[in-house]
Amino acid sequence: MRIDVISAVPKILRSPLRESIIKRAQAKKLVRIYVHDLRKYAEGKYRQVDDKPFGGGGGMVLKPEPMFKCIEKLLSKRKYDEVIYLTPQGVKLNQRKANKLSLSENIILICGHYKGVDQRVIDKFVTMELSIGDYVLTGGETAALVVIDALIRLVPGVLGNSESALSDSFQTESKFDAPVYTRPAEFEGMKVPDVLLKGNHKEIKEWRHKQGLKKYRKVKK
Ligand code: 6GU
Repeated sequence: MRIDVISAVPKILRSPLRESIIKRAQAKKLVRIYVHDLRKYAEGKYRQVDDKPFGGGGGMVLKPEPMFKCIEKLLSKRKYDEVIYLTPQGVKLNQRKANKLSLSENIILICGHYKGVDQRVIDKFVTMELSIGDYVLTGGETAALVVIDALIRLVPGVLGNSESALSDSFQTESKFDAPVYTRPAEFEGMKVPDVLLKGNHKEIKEWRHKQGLKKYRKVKK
């Protein structure tokens, strides 16, 4: 999978993409993530990427020209499955959508900032408007990181067998993972449940399933 992220504030994206599992996935060439600095596509002495909204009102709007230039360049090189604009007004991301999107060959993620992006960018290129939840962020960058994380962990080979995405919460019927423990078996008077220490795999499986259901019912009440 190849992901192209377009941002006016690329620094927000760069360092999180260089850590841990996302870093490993790129090193293994399982995913390629390219961050495009919108400013590089802007003209003039100040390489201005945003401007005041027509009709007044507060905030700034990302100008169409740099976005068009950047997106058109990408589209001229390869076919994209989706051109996604991250916005709190989009359809909400869930595990089902993440599963589907993780099968994509190439996607573009457009990060808005300030008041958002000029509508003509959306009208011309965007195939999906995506939100990560019902709250407002300062920009699409942190949302893009959430989307990238949710997608790449589903790409075969990114997670090891033991961490496999197929067994995690939301993919399984029990919806939520059971609580997990590691050593020590007793810590500050708090004990790890006996069933996990005894090594009966059938019992452990049943216990985990039940605990997952219990947690799901509690949270979703
Ligand atoms: Cl995708 N962008 C912004 N700016 N805020 C959000 C969001 C996205 N999803 C939820 N809130």
